[in-house]
Amino acid sequence: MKRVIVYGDIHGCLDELKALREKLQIQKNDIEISVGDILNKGPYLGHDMIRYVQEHHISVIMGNNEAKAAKHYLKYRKEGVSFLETLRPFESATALSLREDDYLFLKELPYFMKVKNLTILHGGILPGMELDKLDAAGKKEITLIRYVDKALNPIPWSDQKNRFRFWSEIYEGYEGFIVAGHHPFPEPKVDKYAMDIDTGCVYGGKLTAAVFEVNKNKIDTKRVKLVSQKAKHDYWHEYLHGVGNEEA
Ligand SMILES: [Mn+2]
Repeated sequence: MKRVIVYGDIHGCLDELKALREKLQIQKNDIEISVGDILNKGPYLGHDMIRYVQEHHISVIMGNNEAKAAKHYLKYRKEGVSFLETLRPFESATALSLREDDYLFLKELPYFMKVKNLTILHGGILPGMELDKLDAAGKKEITLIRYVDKALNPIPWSDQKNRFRFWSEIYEGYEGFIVAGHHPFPEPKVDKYAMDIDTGCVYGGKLTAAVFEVNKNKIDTKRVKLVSQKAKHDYWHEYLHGVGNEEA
């Protein structure tokens, strides 16, 4: 039986990823895909995370943190260490850890991936968006979408009072069943045509995998298994405590 296994936001939580893969008893013919945000905020450096996914043939979708890390690396190479001083400590640690081939890896990541009737992307999509026709701004947007307001416009994390719906509640399935991450929930958020499996591992939650079985060349998304590995620490708040009073 062939499986498609999708991981939520990992954010440097390599110990939990290893434990989760052990729990899943990963087989050679499994297809493993990360929704993106494998790096930043957590205990393992960007370079280590990239090396691990490459060695274990885990595909990665572009997350907002991969896009940001690539941008930071490029600026650091052009402007030198003075640029690093403008970054938050975890961001400069990521930039410093990267090598040229890591940068090339990050820069070339796909913004979405389709496997049978499944679509994997980092954030979300909004009514009318077509994945095959996205321009650069649209590609960036699908890494960032969370909630929308009453006019169905996307709003940032910080705008809690105008939250009307989460994107997956209004998505009607025309791009397949979407598995995404980006916005952490205590439990996977499962809607009719999409799910968000970011369960905030780096914030002391858990790392979740959505496990699909390929049957007669099709995936029955209703028979998905959600398997999680509890975080060993609340890494992010330990980091914030360590660097002083920086805001999350
Ligand atoms: Mn994200």
